[in-house]
Amino acid sequence: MSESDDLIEKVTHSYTDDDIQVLSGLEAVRKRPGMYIGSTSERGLHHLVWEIVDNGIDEALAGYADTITVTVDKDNIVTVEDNGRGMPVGINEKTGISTIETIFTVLHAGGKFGGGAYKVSGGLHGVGASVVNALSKWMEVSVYHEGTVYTVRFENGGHAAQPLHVSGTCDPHLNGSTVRFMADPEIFTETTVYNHDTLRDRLRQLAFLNKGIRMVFNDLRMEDPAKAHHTFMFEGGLREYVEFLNKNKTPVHADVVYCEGKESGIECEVSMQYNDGYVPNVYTFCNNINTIEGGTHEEGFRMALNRILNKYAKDNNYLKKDEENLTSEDVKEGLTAVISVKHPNPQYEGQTKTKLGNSEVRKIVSDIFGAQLERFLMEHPDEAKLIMEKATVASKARLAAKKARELTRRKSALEVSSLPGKLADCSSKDASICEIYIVEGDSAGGSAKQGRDSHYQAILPLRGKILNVEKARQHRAYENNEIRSMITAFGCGVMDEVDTAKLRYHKIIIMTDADVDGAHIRTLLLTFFYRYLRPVLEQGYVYIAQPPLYKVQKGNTVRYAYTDPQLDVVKQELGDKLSIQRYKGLGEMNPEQLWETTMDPEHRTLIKVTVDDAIAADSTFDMLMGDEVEPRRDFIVENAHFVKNLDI
Ligand code: 1YM
Repeated sequence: MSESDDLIEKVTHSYTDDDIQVLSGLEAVRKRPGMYIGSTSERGLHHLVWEIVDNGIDEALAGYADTITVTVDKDNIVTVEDNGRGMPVGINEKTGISTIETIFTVLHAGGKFGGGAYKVSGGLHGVGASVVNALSKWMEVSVYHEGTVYTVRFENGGHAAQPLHVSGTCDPHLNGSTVRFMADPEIFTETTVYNHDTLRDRLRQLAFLNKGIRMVFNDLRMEDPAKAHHTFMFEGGLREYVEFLNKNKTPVHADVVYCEGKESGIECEVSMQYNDGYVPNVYTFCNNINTIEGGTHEEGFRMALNRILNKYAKDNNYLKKDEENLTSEDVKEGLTAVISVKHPNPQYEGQTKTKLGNSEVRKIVSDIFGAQLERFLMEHPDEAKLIMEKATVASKARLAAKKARELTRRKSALEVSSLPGKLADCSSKDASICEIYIVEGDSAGGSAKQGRDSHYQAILPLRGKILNVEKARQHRAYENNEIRSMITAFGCGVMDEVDTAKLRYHKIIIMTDADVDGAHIRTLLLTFFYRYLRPVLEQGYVYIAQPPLYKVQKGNTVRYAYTDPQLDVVKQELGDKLSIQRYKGLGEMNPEQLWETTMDPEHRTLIKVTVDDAIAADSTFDMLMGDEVEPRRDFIVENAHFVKNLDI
């Protein structure tokens, strides 16, 4: 124990030396929680759970635990347990303060303690258990160790209410740690209610990313037992993850490519499979964090994929000697891939610090994946043939796409004169105040044009249903008039070339009828944004307008209701002898009404579209727009409002 005593000494030393600093540490967290957990929104709330779960995963990755259980009680109290060694139950003789109390009251103490085994999970957000304690109304930490249960209780933002004490006995074979806490409603003023799907999806993802570890989720708020209990455990790791991601798609080859390896202390796992679609879905992780901006692991993967597929194509006559190489775009078409590395010292870059920067990772991933992909192709000539056909067809289509795309680009280069004819632009050129309404149908477009404030509001009417980009190759999308109009009107480029600094309107507002057709058009538009203009969506420029469902009139008083419950309220307020009109479409409103109810910033309601979890959203899109009917029907039954599931 001498080494760990020494570590305890170091941490507790600063504790007694500078008691005030310690207290102000937790107080600082409470004062500015956003600095530690990003925000105090629903997302920040879930962060508390992930912080504790990460500690359990570290224990499992160190080889001491195989199961992590998360339980949410009816009153949103969360319990996280693992069956590892149990946190150390020692007490420092000099200070009389337990190691556990230190972990949970000293900022970053957990990290300092970590000892030999490096903390692999968390990484980016690894702010430590003390932050969770600081933001909890109360917290109880228990350790099950050789037949004895030890407990510490904290209250009111991290103050130890009961120091470490023996609180009971347990089966001497069942060791482990349990952390139970209630998020402080004074901090999480928006909500302290956990989202079932968010917890379930991330726990499943963690199970995919850490093969062999069992993640159990009990949501005691759910009445349906099928929803209350989930167990995720995947011996196949990323292989099963890719199968899961492709489950609503049609794979091109049956066998999933899978490889893993370790070099210079860096673990690397890659899995991939092509489907018959056109869009690539490549997800990368470092230390279980989704590196949405990519980075060196993704670069290494792409380098190897290019190199090996071109080599195989030339060696096996899929490409003639003088034919142009497959490009990275060609080999990405319809590719679902997951790349996961575990790095003891990750460096993150990029706007949202979700881009892996360690340069040595590029070669390591490229070497490990390249060698094993090459072997896969040798050993699976049938799969290899299908992959080759997929990539060479993509290559031919690319040339067609390039032509169509250049046409769009040339047009947008001509600036104002090339703006689409249907667009009624606004007079201001200050993008920060400009808005563009994408309106379904010419008649609603006409009302919107007359009703708008033309200084800052532009109107782009769309005719009929727009193309489902999920089911079309890129060049078809660029040939589509409605899509071309949008791209030229927005002015920010498309796909890899999107530059939101060039966006001509900082609010892109989708305005469709409040009926099934309107919802479908909205889905198609969001799919287009998601696949072709993702940064625009991610940076919060896309909104959905909320037209009213009813007009309620009594004498000269006119009121609008946007939902059925609102209608009931309005009815009660205005009493009897009302005339109620149900709007079937935007076209039924005259320009003044449209302005008043849906376009006037003083009175309108806009819903901001955010894609919080790209993977969840992606599978939602696949399901809604893809070929499989069954999952779509289930989804629609479960989620009456598509927008809700999109985290809007
Ligand atoms: C439900 C959350 O925190 N489990 C957990 C944490 C620790 C250990 C085991 C542990 C680690 C080590 C040695 C070590 C932690 N210990 C520390 C510290 N589950 C959960 N399970 N013995 C036990 O890393 O050497 C921090 S976390 F600092 F005390 F070592």
